[in-house]
Amino acid sequence: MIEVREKPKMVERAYLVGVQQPADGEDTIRQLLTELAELVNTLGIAVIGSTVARIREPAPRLFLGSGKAADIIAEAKALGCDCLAFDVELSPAQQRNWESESGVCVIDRQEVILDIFSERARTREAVLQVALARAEHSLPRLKNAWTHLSRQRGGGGVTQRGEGEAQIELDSRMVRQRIARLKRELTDVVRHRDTQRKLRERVPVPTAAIVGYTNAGKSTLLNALTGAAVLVEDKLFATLDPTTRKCALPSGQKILLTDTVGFVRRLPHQLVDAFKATLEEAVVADILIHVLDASNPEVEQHAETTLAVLKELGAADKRVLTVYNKFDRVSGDNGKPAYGTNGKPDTFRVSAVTGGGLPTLLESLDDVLREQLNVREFLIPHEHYEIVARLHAAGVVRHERAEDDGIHIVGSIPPRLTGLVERFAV
Ligand SMILES: Nc1nc2c(ncn2[C@@H]2O[C@H](COP(=O)(O)OP(=O)(O)OP(=O)(O)O)[C@@H](O)[C@H]2O)c(=O)[nH]1
Ligand SMILES: [Mg+2]
Repeated sequence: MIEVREKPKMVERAYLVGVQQPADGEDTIRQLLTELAELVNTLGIAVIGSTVARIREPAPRLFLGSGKAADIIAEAKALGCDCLAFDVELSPAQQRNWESESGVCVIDRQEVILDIFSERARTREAVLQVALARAEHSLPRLKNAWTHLSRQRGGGGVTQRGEGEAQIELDSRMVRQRIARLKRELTDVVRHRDTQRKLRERVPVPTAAIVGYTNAGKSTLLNALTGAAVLVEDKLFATLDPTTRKCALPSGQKILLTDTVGFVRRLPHQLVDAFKATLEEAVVADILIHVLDASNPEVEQHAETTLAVLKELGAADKRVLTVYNKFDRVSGDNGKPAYGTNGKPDTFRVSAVTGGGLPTLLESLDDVLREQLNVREFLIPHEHYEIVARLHAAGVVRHERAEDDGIHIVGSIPPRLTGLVERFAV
């Protein structure tokens, strides 16, 4: 089976092309281009040059006008670039046209992100998800691969084109079969994970999902709060697979924290689809911890991106604690970082690296859980031990201490049990 549209291994020097249309802000386009440069670097490709092309509307053949296209190709070639990376989504035909005009590899942001995910996928689930996204992305681009081939063969004659067409038919069928197979395998893996989650849910420990833009510090926060050892890197998309760890809050209440895959602007929709299963963790969690990199000037745009994806996943109505992280890099009025709450409800300033602000965050998590779970205290006289036993059987006891006048219990009491214990509330 041919793997189409893989990053050609020999590509080393990229020239980036951003496109500004009348509705786009210049700053945003520049910052998106900087982000594309980081994404391209993550793939091990050096960024040699870049430009922002201003256009009134996309042209069908090359997206840009042909004059501007010729300038870009000339400059990229003068700089010795072997790859053009676009920050707009090119249609398969436009991509093909650019490749045949420039003679170098042409990729767009979506493919760069797909490649990063491919390189980073480790578990079976992530590997399957990325393979599926890639297969779906490649389907309309198969023609592209075959134009390459016929060019490499030095051909281009009528017979060869005919062979190519037949081959494309065959390949599309294979890719479609592959997509179907990947979907089946993925369903199996997801079913297995659902089972595990259900097992976990039987133990009544509440859950919080750590979500946010890539590189915001989600894994660092998980590690800081739980002593986990999740890989932390100053790279985009260090985490693809969710990791869950238990964390003890100041009250003694336990909570399960799950680290999730990061988001980025203009994320390929195939990837969002493919990662929906993984992101289910965010959908089923009791609370979301939305981590932001406070030291990034684009932090509000990052927040919007994350909230938009959460909405798409159906997790928009959850209780969200917004955590401005990396506050050690942001100085307050007196030149020192102002950790703690942010003045707004459910909003915090922390540093996952120095630990600043984390105690406040943990206390608030405690409060929110108490509210959500209806956590209350009771003193149940020893002669009513059958009530204690029933609470245990229902799995709602979070804390228990034997005292002289009875059993002191802290628990989250579902409505069906309130009648039983109400008179012993303290
Ligand atoms: N100065 C500072 N750096 C931090 C802080 N938290 C995280 N970092 C750094 O930010 C980078 C990214 O951290 P990660 O924890 O890998 O970020 P992430 O959100 O998990 O990123 P992805 O998994 O790639 O989506 C690393 O270099 C961290 O050391 C912080 O509070 N202060
Ligand atoms: Mg991470």
